[in-house]
Amino acid sequence: MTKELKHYINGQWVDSSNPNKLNIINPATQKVIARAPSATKEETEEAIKIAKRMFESGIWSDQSPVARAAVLLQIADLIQENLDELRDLEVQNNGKTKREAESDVEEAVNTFRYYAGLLNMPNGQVYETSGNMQTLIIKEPIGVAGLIVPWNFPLLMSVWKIAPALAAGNSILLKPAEITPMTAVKLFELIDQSDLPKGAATLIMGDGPVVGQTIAESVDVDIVSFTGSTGVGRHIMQAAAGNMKKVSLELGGKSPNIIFDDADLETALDYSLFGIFMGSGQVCSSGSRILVQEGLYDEFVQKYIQKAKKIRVGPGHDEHSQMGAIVSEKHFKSILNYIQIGKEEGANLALGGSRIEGNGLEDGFFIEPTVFTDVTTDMRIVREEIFGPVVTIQKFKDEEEAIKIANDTEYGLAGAVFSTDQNKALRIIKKVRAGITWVNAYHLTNIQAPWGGYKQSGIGRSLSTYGLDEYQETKQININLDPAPIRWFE
Ligand code: TAP
Repeated sequence: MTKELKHYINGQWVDSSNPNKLNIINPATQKVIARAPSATKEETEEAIKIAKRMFESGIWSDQSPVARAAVLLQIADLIQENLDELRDLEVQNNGKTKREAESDVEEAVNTFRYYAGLLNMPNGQVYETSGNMQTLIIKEPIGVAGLIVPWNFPLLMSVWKIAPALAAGNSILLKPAEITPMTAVKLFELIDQSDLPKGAATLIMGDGPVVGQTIAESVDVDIVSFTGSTGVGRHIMQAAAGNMKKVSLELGGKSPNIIFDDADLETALDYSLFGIFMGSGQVCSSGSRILVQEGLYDEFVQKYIQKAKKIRVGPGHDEHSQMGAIVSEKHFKSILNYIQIGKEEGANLALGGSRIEGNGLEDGFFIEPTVFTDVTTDMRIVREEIFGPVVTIQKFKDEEEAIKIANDTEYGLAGAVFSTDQNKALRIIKKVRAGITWVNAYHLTNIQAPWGGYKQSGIGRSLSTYGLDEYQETKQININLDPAPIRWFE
């Protein structure tokens, strides 16, 4: 039977007054796996009011860091115990492979544990200042945190926000992407089993322009933390201006992956495949623009295509699949449209470019690993985020040209350099205007490091201590140790 999903508000599973429900689809088969509610503006406003009341009651925000850490560890353990179910739900709903989904769930566990650990660290400063004054710098929760996430890492992107926001003592309100609510619902079932006070965490599903917009513009929301496209991010900033709420934005990318003649070719090839085809290219930090120095270009392209051809595309639940389905029909059509644009712009379609059919794959949204060569920087396929298994390979002459092409983008999320000359690699990577970078690697990162972009790839950072800061206010308390009149006017 198709599962009927419900909102989780004030510690209760509740239906929406809106009778219109959204069919949740498995993109590998197009089968309906659940029906999700779509909250109205009024329901969203009511849920925000409850979150605000909960925050003001102090039931969570006043708990000691040690007590909050214990709850985060409990949630981590519950996720760990339910790893298989969460993995399979993510595969079913998002289309990614089992291996990818399992790694997401493991990272979700680690993220909760990391922020529980941070809560046991000193958090604040004390300054001796002039005379008999002493200043304390303390951190406090912001209030109600509205969390809006995309569909590409439904569980992990939710956890990257929920764990630090709860750690900081906020009340949270999560809006998952409309089409991928399955792991968020399961996560809230687990949160419900934990000792988190009821009402401190709210899950509300629905349409971005209704639910997301209401969260972004509400005067009762104190921070909106958004991960998604740059276009919607811009809109969120405008909506947030009403009450000057804090805005944290993790947005899109068009990241350069620069390969020099002296690179270790096998390493560069391997990471450059991983850099774009992991997650079917639906990853914000994907290395979607490969730049190769002219001496290595022909050999690199030829070997890259040979290897990309061998990637096994198929349903995520099949252990043999190395690359899964595209998340939805709408996004699938958008990627195919970009491939058509690339052909019309005169780029050379060196590999792929089509829907995959046969062996039952015609029931799902599968696209071949696609490689364009002979591209120029003015082409739309080089400038715009395609967010699919489509990569462009471009030639450069020297260091100066590599940097110029790499930075010729409105985005600044990620970038990589491959070279056996460590001095050169460091020289170049420091010039790449991006927040997440690699030398002789791609995609590998860790929770201890801040994640976020330069330029139009966002504002603020997730993960690490920076990620906790996003959800905290900073207060100075100045204490007069020798209270006596200041006599300014005498
Ligand atoms: P978006 O279309 O921007 O949607 C993201 C979220 O915003 C969804 O929950 C969406 O709801 C909601 N939304 C849509 N319109 C809204 C509005 N007017 N007001 C408030 N919320 C609104 O992105 P997507 O297509 O889901 O995800 C892909 C994008 O996310 C890519 O650009 C990718 O680069 C970026 N991304 C960035 C990162 C980081 S860490 N930088 C990580 C992952 C993804 P609906 O689902 O109902 O439309």
